[in-house]
Amino acid sequence: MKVTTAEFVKSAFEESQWARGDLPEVAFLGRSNVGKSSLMNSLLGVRGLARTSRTPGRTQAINFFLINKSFRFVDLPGYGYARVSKQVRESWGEIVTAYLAKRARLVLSIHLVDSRHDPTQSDLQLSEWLASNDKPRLVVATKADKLSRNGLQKSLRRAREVLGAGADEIVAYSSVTGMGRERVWREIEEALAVSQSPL
Ligand SMILES: Nc1nc2c(ncn2[C@@H]2O[C@H](COP(=O)(O)OP(=O)(O)OP(=O)(O)O)[C@@H](O)[C@H]2O)c(=O)[nH]1
Ligand SMILES: [Mg+2]
Repeated sequence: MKVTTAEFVKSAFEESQWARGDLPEVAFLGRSNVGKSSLMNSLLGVRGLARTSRTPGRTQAINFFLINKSFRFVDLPGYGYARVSKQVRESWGEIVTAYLAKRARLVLSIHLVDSRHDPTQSDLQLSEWLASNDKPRLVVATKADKLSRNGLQKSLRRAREVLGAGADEIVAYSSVTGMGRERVWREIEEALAVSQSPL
């Protein structure tokens, strides 16, 4: 995919603010600090378009980005940050499941897990929710540059076991080295193509 334009559209704090217009969307989901913003910036080749932070749990909004004037990247709030209140945790679930359930043109959910750790309970919940609601998904294991080649293989095996993902459903990614970039774009392109083909 050649990215010619990438624009921040808006941050939505409630449903009435979600981006309008009938465009396909690719959602980015995962626990807070897992590397969602970094992945988006790395895919788009733009530094700092999606804000990256060292203070996790800040972003409680849904952020919409318009790519090549033809589809959107959607940055969903991160889950599982221990220091947020119970109230914030519950609203997280509501915001995200409302978005996933209601968006008719959600063509792909990219679920990020940290390659250095076993998937968490929340990762498992999200994964099961996506599967039982028939949402096309791709699991991306982030921060792959922080592991040895062996460590990475082990971690991918483990994530597949826990999440019940097929062998080709988990992509190791590094937003530092660009590992996995081509592969993730290919999956996005395929999902967009499927959404455009007549039924
Ligand atoms: N080494 C390495 N560091 C990464 C990678 N991806 C993200 N990071 C770092 O991890 C931290 C969190 O990254 P973000 O992209 O802000 O994570 P996020 O999921 O958007 O976080 P929230 O929006 O706060 O939930 C930052 O310090 C990044 O520089 C990666 O592939 N490799
Ligand atoms: Mg972020």
